[in-house]
Amino acid sequence: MELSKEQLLEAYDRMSKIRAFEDRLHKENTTGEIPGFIHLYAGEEAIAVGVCEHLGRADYIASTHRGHGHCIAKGCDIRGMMLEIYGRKEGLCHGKGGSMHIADLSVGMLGANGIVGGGPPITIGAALTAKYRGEGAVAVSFTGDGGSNHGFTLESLNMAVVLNLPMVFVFENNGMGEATGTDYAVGADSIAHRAGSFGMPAVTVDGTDFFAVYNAAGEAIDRARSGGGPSVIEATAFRFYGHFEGDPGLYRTPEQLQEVKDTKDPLKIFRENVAGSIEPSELDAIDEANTELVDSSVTEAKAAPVPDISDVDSDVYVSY
Ligand SMILES: Cc1ncc(C[n+]2csc(CCOP(=O)(O)OP(=O)(O)O)c2C)c(N)n1
Repeated sequence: MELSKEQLLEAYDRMSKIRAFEDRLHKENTTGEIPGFIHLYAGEEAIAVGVCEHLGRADYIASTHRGHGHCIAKGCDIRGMMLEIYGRKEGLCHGKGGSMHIADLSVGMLGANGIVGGGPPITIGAALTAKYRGEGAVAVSFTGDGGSNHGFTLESLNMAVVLNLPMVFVFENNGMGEATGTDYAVGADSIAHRAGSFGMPAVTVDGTDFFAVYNAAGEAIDRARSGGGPSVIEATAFRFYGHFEGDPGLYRTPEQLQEVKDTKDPLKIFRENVAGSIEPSELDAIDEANTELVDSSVTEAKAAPVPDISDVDSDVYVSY
């Protein structure tokens, strides 16, 4: 699929925003000012962006505990996310969700999720809504390799086929669920083959290569939009930080991690792929602007008020 220069710059900008956000949180988390657990998405940027570049606001996604990248790729406001992660009143969820529960229904982001494998069943509901409304919207779930083993993920795969839903299941295979290797925990030769055996097209792509993800996602999302039913994409990548911030990461050596950063960095790979059509200085300027954006959002979040005591029982139940 051909992309214009404008589209390429937008894709790089989204990936660069995710990287700047996650690198900064890695530093900020050590200050002790951020409540709750944080799981960083650095290293997996090309998956969220390669998929979400095909989606509009009317489309839905559901995310994981490692959700910042999905939020940014779907268009959540960086400042609102940072305030949320710091537990501030003006955060996207009024400071009551934090990192693992960021949601913004106005951009079709149905939520990060502390329940591993929680995204697919939620997305089935959204896809059913989309099908009945008949407006051409699609729903995409992001799930890890660990989450691919959950019973409700497998039920969702079956239901999507049975109901012929406009849905794409994206499995982010970063080789590990916490400290357990995918090759140990997944009892099949491939997540894509197993998921596809429920009766839908399934492919495995290099999730460090934006273009590989973008092309596979384009095909799957077009199929879903035009009534052709669900698909599976397994995207392989590597996470650059620990499972959670504070994880000593003893399951891989510093040398192994460095090699991954040198050879499997989605931003570097993107830069190599566009060399000749985009000047490195244009991409450097995007990185700089995003570092500044994240800087100012951290400054603002630190100074912002936390929710009032009287807010404790609001946003708990939906009023119908
Ligand atoms: C239902 C459920 N089981 C277990 C956990 C604890 N847990 C949190 S993250 C995680 C690993 C998830 O691995 P994976 O799905 O591969 O995602 P990754 O962390 O690699 O992005 C586990 C077991 C949980 N949050 N929810």
